[in-house]
Amino acid sequence: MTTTHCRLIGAPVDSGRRGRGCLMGPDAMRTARLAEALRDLGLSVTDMGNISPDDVPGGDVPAHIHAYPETAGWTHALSRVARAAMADSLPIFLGGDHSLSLGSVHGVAEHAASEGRPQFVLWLDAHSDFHTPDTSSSGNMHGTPLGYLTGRPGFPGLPAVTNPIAQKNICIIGLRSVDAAEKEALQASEIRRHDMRDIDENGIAKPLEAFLQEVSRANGALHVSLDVDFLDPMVAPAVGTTVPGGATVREAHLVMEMLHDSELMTSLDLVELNPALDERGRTAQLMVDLAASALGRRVFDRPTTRLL
Ligand code: 4U7
Ligand code: MN
Ligand code: MN
Ligand code: MN
Repeated sequence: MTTTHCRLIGAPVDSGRRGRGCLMGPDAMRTARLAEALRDLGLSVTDMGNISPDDVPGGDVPAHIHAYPETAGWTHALSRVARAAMADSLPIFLGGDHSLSLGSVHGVAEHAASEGRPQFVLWLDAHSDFHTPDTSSSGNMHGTPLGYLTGRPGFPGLPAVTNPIAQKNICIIGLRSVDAAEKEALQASEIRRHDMRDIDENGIAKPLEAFLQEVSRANGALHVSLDVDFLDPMVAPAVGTTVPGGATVREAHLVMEMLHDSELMTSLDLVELNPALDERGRTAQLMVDLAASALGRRVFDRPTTRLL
């Protein structure tokens, strides 16, 4: 197998929510030695530094939406950079709040379409992020990426979604905070969703394995979007949106280890880290360790054919 080339793409997006701090996320993960951890696994790593948003007018959105033109600018820039990075690497997007994924996933989906491959998305999150600007009561765009990426209407000034992600190609794991409007739309959709009760009762491996089998069967590209709040706030305190009852450290590592074994992951977001709320860098370190697991860090090697 050829050496995986990872590109680290810093995107200090802080416009997707009210309250600052996520802009420090990329540097906190660099400080926790993300590049070094991946190089120790034998990967080649290029840190592209931090990118900047384009200057775009945004669009005519409901007045309660926070900083829409800035988020629109990030989406244009990220989509372009993501698409280009897919040509020769596995891009890792360092956020930044979760509105980053409006752009990262838009760009990788365009790349997949250009190769004639279906794009799949694994969304690890306490929230479903399935709002549109019209249904969002908070006005925070970090709650909207899955709405946008599946082609829901109401995102003026963002890049046109010419390659929407098919609902059945999306799997959300970790859910425990879903707004009424999202719940209704989700229940009417084919998005696969596993809430924390489901994980408690059945474990996290089975639903993930079933999803990975679908990706494999379809020869799909797989984007993984890891929101810090997927994890329980007791182990990952550096988040603005704390929802108790999240994934344990081991559940999260198991997801990452299975992703590596599957050899299916083609791009990754590490988002929503707010270093201002961290305790001695422990959440940044956990995100780095999870990324390392996803790219092959192991205690002992196992046969990679175990799952698929
Ligand atoms: B995150 C929320 F109202 N649904 O829309 C909203 F509960 O990227 C939260 O998953 C969104 O952290 C959380 O503001 C977005 C809220
Ligand atoms: Mn490719
Ligand atoms: Mn999120
Ligand atoms: Mn979340």
